[in-house]
Amino acid sequence: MTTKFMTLERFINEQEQLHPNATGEFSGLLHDLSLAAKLVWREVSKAGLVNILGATDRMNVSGDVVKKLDEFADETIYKAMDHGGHVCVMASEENEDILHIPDEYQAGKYVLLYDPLDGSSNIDANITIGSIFSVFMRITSGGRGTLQDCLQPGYKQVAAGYVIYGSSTIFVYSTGHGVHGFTLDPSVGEFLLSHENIRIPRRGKIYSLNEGNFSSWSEGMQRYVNFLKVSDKSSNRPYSLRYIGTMVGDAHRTLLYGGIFAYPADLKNPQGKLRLMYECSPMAYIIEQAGGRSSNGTQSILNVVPTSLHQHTPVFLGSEEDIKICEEFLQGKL
Ligand code: AFP
Repeated sequence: MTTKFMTLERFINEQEQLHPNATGEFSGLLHDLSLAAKLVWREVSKAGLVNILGATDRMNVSGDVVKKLDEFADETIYKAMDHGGHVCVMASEENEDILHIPDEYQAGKYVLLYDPLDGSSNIDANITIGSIFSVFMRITSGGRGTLQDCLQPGYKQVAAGYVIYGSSTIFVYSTGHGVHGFTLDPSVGEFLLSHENIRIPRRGKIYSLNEGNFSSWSEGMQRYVNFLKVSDKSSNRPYSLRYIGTMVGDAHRTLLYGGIFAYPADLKNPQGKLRLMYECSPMAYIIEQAGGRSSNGTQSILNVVPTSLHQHTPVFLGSEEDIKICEEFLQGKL
């Protein structure tokens, strides 16, 4: 039984007090992100109603043009973040180039990268989708931020997190002091602390990947997945397969239950399919903060030095022991 209600806002403020030199800028950024999450949630929860409410030809009842949800989420997050004075530059999975802060607003010392709506091809089937964010401290001094500020390796993140719009809406984030989850109570419009200091199990029994790609994986990857299916009581095999096709949902389940989420390289996507900066790096930060492990097959995702905004990477996230075994198969040691 909960002894006190801890809202996300209050939690952020209390965390700030642990840092006597904090200016409040970082807390302000997190507050803006939580507002962005609620605005996106409000629209996501109406997905599918547009047609019932009389929309015709992408126009809603008030005559406004109805935007695709991923475009809506992209603009909403940008607009919630552009004028707080906390961010100097942003980049989004939906946009080719970096996003500048409008001239009339002050530029801050943080850099925000985000995937506004991950899993958007699942929207029409009412399946879990989410938003992912990654925050860095700027490395250029003065002026408005540049591409250089955005292209930083994951270990330099000062915060990362995601919002899942599922059976409930959950905001999960870390600033390097544990991973915490807050569930939205829509009746009061507040995120309430529901998952304090999440720790991923050291080993799980679920694997999560698109096994339809089996024939175009490396031999090591194929052997690893076959290994997971062999019966062995002492290591809880065979593992169960769970795959939604929304990375943020599959990774969230992996965070809570353990096991492995992977999108390996294949013949069609030799560099992997998922994006380093918007999907893999922030989720790797969360998983590692919770005591898990991330890998691109040879090193932690957090050590990969990015060379372009939209680059892809093979990704393996999950329980420490599961990822280690997977790496050994990939490297031909098993
Ligand atoms: P969409 O946003 O286009 O639905 O893509 C989702 C995604 O980037 C990621 O969230 C999933 O893990 C992955 O793609 C699913 O890819 P496959 O359909 O190839 O399994």
